[in-house]
Amino acid sequence: MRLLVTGGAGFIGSNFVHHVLAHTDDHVTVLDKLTYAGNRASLAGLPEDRLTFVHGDITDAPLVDELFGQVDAVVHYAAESHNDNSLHDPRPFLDSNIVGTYTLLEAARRHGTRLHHISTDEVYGDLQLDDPARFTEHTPYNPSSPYSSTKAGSDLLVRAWVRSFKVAATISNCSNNYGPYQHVEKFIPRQITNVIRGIRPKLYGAGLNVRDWIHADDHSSAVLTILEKGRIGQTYLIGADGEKNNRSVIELILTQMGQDADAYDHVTDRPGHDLRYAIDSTKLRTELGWRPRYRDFEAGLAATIDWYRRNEPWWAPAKDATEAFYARQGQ
Ligand code: NAD
Ligand code: TDX
Repeated sequence: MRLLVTGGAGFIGSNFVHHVLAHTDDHVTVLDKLTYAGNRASLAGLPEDRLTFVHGDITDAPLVDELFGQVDAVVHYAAESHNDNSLHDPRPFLDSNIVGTYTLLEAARRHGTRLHHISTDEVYGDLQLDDPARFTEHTPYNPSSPYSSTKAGSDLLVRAWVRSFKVAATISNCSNNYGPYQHVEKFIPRQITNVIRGIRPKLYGAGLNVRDWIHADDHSSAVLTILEKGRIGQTYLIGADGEKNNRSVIELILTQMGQDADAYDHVTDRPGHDLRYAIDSTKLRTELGWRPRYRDFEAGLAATIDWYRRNEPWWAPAKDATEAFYARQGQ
């Protein structure tokens, strides 16, 4: 199969490209704008005869049209992905997440191309800490931030193009990912690289907010499963039963890195900060037989810390500018 992967130089997209090249015979073309979040080095060392890199924008309709004519299926990761950036400057989120997804849908319609759209559990808003409920495919949309509202909008466009134009699309909504190649702006890599640099980790507010962690490689295996076996028009939630509050994660990072568990600072909370996300992935597991492989969060986190220790040249160029941005927000 010839696959087009949008956003394949970003965190989860690059993990997917590594996964596909290791587990299938597929050829992958990556389309990526190389924003501040994209990094060609995340694709270094992969077999050149099975990987083509195209530097471009998913809102560029002629380029997208040309690439759709060359592939059998498209997996769409490209997006502006960081909540804090969306609170500071929402505009790029509308362009890439809404107009970008629209541009891909129109190309899928013209070419009859199979499309898998990558989305997030944040489209469902948040849950209370003491609520036994978890998100399912039937939870109503209720996004909180400019980021999550543009992702919700992109999901709804996909559903409309399936229904009105018979586009052969599926959607997945996944919980928080961790693993190698994640930008240092995000929670776990920020704290790991802070400790490496001798900066105290930064916890927003009291840190009771819960995220449902999944290793990026488990996200990749789930997406490949949906691409191969998913029913057209369906949405699948992806999660690995990894609920943890932020305070416990920061304490785990500190102790795994040989520091005192309380050697962190409380900083200004995120406006509109979602309290808790939790995924029920029963549909994906029972219908398509998917299972996560990384079931031990502490072991996965230790391996991730080790990756950031060994790959400072990959993250160092982005670190100072990221911390300068946070310092301006009091975070
Ligand atoms: P990321 O910010 O690390 O990577 C995004 C990639 O998309 C970058 O390489 C960037 O250059 C590229 N890109 C952005 N705008 C583009 C455009 N207009 N044209 C072409 N390329 C463009 O993001 P990520 O964390 O890897 O997230 C990838 C996808 O997964 C997003 O759709 C996100 O909503 C979704 N998702 C992320 C998580 C998470 O925990 N990070 C969880 C669930 C879903
Ligand atoms: O320095 C920090 N301190 C802190 O306490 C940062 C950067 C974050 N946090 C908190 C905010 C969140 O409760 O940690 C939690 C995780 O923050 P992020 O890494 O920014 O992730 P989140 O906002 O939960 O969104 C992520 O998961 C869903 C991805 O960035 C999204 O792309 C995805 O859709």
